[in-house]
Amino acid sequence: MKLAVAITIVSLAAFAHAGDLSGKTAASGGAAVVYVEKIAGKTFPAPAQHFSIDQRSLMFQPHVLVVPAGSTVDFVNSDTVAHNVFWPGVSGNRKLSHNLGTWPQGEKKSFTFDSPGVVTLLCNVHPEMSAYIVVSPTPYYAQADAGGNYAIHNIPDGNYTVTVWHEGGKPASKTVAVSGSTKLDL
Ligand SMILES: [Cu+2]
Repeated sequence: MKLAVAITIVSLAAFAHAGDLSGKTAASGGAAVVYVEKIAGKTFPAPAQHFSIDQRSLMFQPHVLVVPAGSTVDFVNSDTVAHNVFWPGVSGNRKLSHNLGTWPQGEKKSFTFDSPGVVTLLCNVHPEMSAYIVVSPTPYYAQADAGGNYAIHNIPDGNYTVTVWHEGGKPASKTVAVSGSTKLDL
């Protein structure tokens, strides 16, 4: 009985030291991505499950994908024509450019994105194809809805730098002190 009470108190305390960070992003064009920048002294394990981007109907689907650093993304060609996948850099760093190659329907290739930043995906067969992978430095990220509202769940209390990105725009950052559920407009 005493143990059960102790466990309850410990779990309530744990809940009191984390919360949701939520608010509104300035709506402009595509849906925004919001993420918490690198936290000094903290590292996070790469997620075991793969993410996926489909090449379907001459489009990358989804158009914007956000993943935590270290994630593996599977690129699946669902069209009857061959597609290529390459990116000219990560957040402007051309040293991180990569060409995954060109492959036919039903095949897939995978890549592990270790470097945080924005990856602009292109296909050298179809110049009209483009998409974005936002590689978040932390597992604390969210995609805003069409109305610009975002919510990052279960962030431990602390001081953070939060960045917002949307297609065609430059990333913009703000600092925030998270204490329980916290509001931050970006
Ligand atoms: Cu293509």
